[in-house]
Amino acid sequence: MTSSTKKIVLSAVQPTNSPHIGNYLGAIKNWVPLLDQYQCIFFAVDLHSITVKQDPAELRENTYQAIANYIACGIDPKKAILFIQSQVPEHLELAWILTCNSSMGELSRMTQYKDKSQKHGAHIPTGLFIYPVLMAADILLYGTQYVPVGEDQKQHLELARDLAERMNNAYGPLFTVPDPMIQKTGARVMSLQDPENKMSKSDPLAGATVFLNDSDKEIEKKFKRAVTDSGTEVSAENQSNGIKNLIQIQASFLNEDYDTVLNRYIGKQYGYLKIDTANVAINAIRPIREKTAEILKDRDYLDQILKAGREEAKRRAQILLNEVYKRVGFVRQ
Ligand code: AQP
Repeated sequence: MTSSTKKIVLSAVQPTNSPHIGNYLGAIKNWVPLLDQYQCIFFAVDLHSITVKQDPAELRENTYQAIANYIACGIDPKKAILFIQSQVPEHLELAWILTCNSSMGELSRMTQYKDKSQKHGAHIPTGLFIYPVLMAADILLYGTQYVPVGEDQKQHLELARDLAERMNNAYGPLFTVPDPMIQKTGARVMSLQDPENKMSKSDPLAGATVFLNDSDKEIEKKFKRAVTDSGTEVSAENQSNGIKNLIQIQASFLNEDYDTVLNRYIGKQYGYLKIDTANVAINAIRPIREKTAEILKDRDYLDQILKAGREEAKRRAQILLNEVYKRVGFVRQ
């Protein structure tokens, strides 16, 4: 199959901090096996990041780090289009058209908006509300067929599908209706300190999040202190959320299924599960951390990759956006 006939796979991470093992197991790790079969488009969504306050210098550094992380995790820049979202402003142009075709009602129902807006009292940033429309634009702009994401993004993807169908009905066929690609294990990695909630980059709880740039010692410490329950031994019948999370993390790093890992620990003290899971994570993260640091030292190399990615993304985006503008009735000269 030539690159022009391959179906499009697209995904992204917000450069709000270093990516964590949830971002890796739920998203980035699953991108690698798709590189040959699909035309893959992966980028750093810096426009999404500023829906909550960011330190400008940190945002710039985290954006480079996100792209370096992709490469260190096995995304070959010769096989995928890699770029930074704000360098392709066509995303914002399509987002405006989609905003005018979405409703306050459907955006108010987004659970991520409900969760994140709670942290802002009376001053909820408007961007937080509009975020899913920009995400729909990111996806629809490239005729994307598949979007590999963690489970938390399922509802946003539904909105992208609805908007694609709505626009196609109103203006004739324009957009491919995208499908989510969600893994069985790793799709929802939970906080190590509060396993009722998903692991998150911006979680202020110490030890809750394992980042891809954590040292071996930090990783070990976080897993050793992971919240479990008042029991002492892993039971075959039922496991608390904290225990389930550790089993799932280990299974996902090792590409095993949940029961295979569970069976290794039945009747054993929780400590064994914690230490083994820490070691599995350390062995997987160490090479990613070291490779990322090496790539980050060579900004010229990263800039070259980003320039080529940006140009190709723009070329593709402009074709579709031009058609959208014509269909909605804008004068094109
Ligand atoms: N805990 C998670 N488990 C599995 N997958 C996850 N993803 C995020 N958290 C988990 C997936 O990672 C990809 C990139 O996510 P994102 O950076 O766009 O933003 P997010 O979902 O808002 O992630 P965070 O870590 O919670 O960021 P902050 O704290 O900045 O809001 C997506 O595919 C997502 O599904």
